[in-house]
Amino acid sequence: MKIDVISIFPAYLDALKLSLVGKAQESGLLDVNVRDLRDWTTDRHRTVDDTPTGGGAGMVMKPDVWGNALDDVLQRESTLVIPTPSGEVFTQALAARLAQRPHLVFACGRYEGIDARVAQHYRAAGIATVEASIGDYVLNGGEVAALVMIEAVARLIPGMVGNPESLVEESHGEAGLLEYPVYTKPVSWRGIEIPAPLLSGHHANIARWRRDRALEKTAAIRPDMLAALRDRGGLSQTDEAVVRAADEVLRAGGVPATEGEGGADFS
Ligand code: JD8
Repeated sequence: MKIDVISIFPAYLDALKLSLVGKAQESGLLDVNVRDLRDWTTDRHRTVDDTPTGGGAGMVMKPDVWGNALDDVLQRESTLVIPTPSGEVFTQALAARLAQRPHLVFACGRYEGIDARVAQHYRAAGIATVEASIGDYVLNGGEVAALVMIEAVARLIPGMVGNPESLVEESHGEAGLLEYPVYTKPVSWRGIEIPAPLLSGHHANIARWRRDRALEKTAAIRPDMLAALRDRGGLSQTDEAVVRAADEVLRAGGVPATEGEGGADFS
């Protein structure tokens, strides 16, 4: 897969040189190019913004500069991804769709955003164009969002993660549940023991324990995901019994077993 990122703060994307995405570039699985938008300005002040038409606070990014840049970088089979707080919510499903594409181009805006005609123009030109938001909070620009999207997409590229199996059980993965709690040595830490089933070596019991904890956590934190899993027939009778018990505890104001009693929650 080829990824181009255009930004007026290209150094923001240096993190892509690290870890999994960094190694994928070394192994040739991924070809990432970060470009400075100002390289496509035409005036000696390298201007990328101007006042908002119709008035209002802040500045807007100029369409002509973005046009110069995207005309150079986009190819017919490219997908243009524009991070914006007013976009469709970025999800694992969207990440999986983008991971199928040969070339992604991320246009990172700043100021009040990019002139709306840029997305309109490339859509009309037949370029697959996605305006996406990473969540309901406001950032100062698209760079951090591009980092989030690129990491989520890159790790779905075949050959990226060591054991593709691990992708299945992840939160928001195919299992459709939040992840079960994980532990490692020491067995006892500051008076807290690793739950006994995990020490039993009994794989079926361990799998059942983990699914129960995932069901409880999802019931407590993301009941919407449980409803979605139920609607696609993903909950067994045993699962439903675990969920009913968890809902009992929650209704009684309790917390799921593994959370441990009391303590300061940040609410
Ligand atoms: C791109 C400019 C800043 C946004 C005035 C603050 C995504 N989930 C998200 N939150 N914020 C963004 C995002 C913010 C951006 C740009 C993405 C380009 N800004 C603007 C509108 C209000 N300033 C985002 N993905």
